Amino acid sequence: MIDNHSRHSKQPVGATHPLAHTNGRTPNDLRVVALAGGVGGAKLATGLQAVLSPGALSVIVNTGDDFEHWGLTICPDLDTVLYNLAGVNNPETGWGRADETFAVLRSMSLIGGEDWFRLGDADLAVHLRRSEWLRQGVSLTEVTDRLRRAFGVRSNILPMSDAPVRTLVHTDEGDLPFQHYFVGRRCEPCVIDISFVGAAEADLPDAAYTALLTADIIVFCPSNPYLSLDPILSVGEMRDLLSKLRAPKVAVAPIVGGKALKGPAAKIMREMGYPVTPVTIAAHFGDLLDGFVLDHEDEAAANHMGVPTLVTDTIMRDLESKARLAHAVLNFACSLTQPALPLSPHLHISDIAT
Ligand code: FO1
Repeated sequence: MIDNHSRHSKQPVGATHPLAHTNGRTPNDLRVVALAGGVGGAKLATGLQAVLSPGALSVIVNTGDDFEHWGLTICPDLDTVLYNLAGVNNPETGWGRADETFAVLRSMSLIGGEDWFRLGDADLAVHLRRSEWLRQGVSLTEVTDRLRRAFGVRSNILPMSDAPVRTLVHTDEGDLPFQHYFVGRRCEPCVIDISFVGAAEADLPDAAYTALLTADIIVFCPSNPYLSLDPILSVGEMRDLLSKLRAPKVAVAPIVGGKALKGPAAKIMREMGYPVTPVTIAAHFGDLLDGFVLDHEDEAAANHMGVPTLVTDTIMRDLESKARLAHAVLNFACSLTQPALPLSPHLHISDIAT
């Protein structure tokens, strides 16, 4: 049942929507929202999709990395989540398509076009189709849903905003648009601050809003907190909404043993003067979180997280480890308000829906 609270009500939302934490319920009965950036978020989303019922997972995805390139609108994190959930991602990079070719990129380079951002041929079809629909006035939420259906993905993939939001990285070399910092400059400049242009004025799209309102559990994926999750939290009323929701909100550490699972999170933390530990990340999200999931390697931090903490194996190598972590995260989230779900602690690959 959807809680019909006004979007602008100051009352706690989700109050009339009981959490599915009664004995006998399984992950199959849960509705889950995952907040995700690119590769790390897409991996956990893949695990969540594997253990949840079809349609029960909604992934709200960062669009701060989006940019205009070759006259097209490129949405790297939406595509990374789409390709991972469809099982067509490049397993080495985590982004882009498996078995990709780069004939267009080579031709573009030969005629003097920009070639620093490696758009593959199959990937390019998605950017062409998306840009065509956007030019026709179709919202990014609807465009993304059309692509999801075309790829046969059964989870909802929801942009954090239909209006453009652009991450701007303030560095010792000046302000850089996100992809120019990330790909163009390989994250080399020292980060001073990060801002999300257009986020405050943007509205959370209705589809993302409704998914949050009806969620039993909200998962902060192991994405970069500063570059991937902060843009989502900066959209319009998002923080305020999250703070009112009764669904348990659980974050999975993107930092293990002082290193980022992927990308520049640890480097940025050092540059901004923060200790590179999950404690910093729990403090960064503060009151928004009800629980935190740490890797065994960081067990010593468990008593310093400020919220109930689960220590488990968070490294996701294959579908089985993604699903195992997803299962552990859901069980932990359930335990925060009710007795743990009566589930086997060990999930076998044969139990995983694909
Ligand atoms: N990342 C790179 O490091 N180099 C690239 O050339 C590159 C191309 C690319 C093309 C399509 C796409 O969807 C993603 C792509 N990425 C590339 C990844 C992307 O820049 C980042 O992973 C995300 O924006 C950060 O989450």
